[in-house]
Amino acid sequence: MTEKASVCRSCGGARLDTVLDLGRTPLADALLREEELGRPEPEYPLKAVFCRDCSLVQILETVPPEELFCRRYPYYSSFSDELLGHSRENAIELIRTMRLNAESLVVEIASNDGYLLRNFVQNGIPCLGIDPAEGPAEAAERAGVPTHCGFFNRELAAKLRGMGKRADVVIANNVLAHVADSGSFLDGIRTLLKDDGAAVIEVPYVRDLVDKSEFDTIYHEHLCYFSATSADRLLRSRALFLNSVRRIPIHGGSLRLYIGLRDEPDASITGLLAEEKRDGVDGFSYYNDFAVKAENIKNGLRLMLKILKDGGNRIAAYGAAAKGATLLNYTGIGRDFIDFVVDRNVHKQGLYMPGRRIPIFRPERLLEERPDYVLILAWNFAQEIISQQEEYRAAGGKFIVPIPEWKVT
Ligand code: DWN
Ligand code: ZN
Repeated sequence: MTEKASVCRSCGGARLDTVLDLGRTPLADALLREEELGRPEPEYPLKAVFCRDCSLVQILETVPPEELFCRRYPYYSSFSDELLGHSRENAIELIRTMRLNAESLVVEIASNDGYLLRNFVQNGIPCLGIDPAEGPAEAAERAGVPTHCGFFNRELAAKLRGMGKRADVVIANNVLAHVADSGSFLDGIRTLLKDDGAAVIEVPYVRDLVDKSEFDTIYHEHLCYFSATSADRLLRSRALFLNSVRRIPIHGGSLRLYIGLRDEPDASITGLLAEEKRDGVDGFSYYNDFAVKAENIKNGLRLMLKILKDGGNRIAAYGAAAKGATLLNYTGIGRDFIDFVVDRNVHKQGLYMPGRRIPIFRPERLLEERPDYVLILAWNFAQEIISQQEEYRAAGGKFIVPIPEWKVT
């Protein structure tokens, strides 16, 4: 059963304006098994709204996190070299700037398969991962990363503190936007941090989502879509302070938030807040034409694929990504256009995309079947993906990158 909020998740405001309504949509990471194809899959409303009081873009439907992130959660961070490199740089910088050593403690919330904490383990820095997804948590433990398999909240934080654990750094990438009870989550971070500690949190940046028409990053796992303005407002409500910020390119454009227990903002955050004010990110008009841009991408992509299909071309897709599920289901692009999807993540191979039920194979299938075109659903890693497919390209294969506007490369 889902819960539908009628007021803003962050400030409780009731002035919510629709940014994009994607209709009833299956869960983006709920990949199907063969034996499930004969049965209907759960679908839930998926509508992004803007809060006029605190500028937070959010979806109002809350799917139980146990349904989203536990037993069959198929996402493993370590299947992207770009993400591994990005994470390594973050870790090495934190070890230097926070002067971490064998007496320190780093806690990562949503630590997945140990993709980031492995860097602290390798440098002899004590760390603890926290993640509710059984598969990735077990993979992390096998990789030597101590991991607690469960959800993070104020109760778990109090328990850890009661065991004498206080963190120099709490890392939480791509999870703050996923949490329904952000109050408990943020109170937990405040409880766990040492007085001079820092929380370093990455969230997809709503400006990149709007400016680059990244409508497919809207799905039920992503409850909130933050600007610096809306993040600052939410954090202050829990006595946490956004003291520094960095725009980073990962996942289509994100913010890395540097948060402390004292209010000590630097020029990066005062500058970005002023820039958002200047550009109207805190007003609904900034989001006004987002739905039209999504519709244009939908119509343009469908028309282009139809022309290719009518011309006798065979088309596959690359990346059984959550965003890929949204893109296929919102555009209605299914097996009438796409013969199969490939993905490097072995936990996704042999399964089917939610909604469109397109089969997922290993990437080698591209050379076995030699489709004429490959639609890159994981466009945020297009460069890394294309660089691996030189043989397919040399044989005449072409890629279609759908976002921010479709192009053939
Ligand atoms: O917030 C979330 C983001 C961070 O990651 C999660 N809720 C879910 C997930 O979203 P996603 O599935 O859209 O993320 P990715 O990382 O963009 O998905 C990429 C997909 O492509 C993965 O299934 C792995 C696959 N891949 C591949 O097959 N070969 C990726 C690369 C780089 C490759 O070379
Ligand atoms: Zn609000």
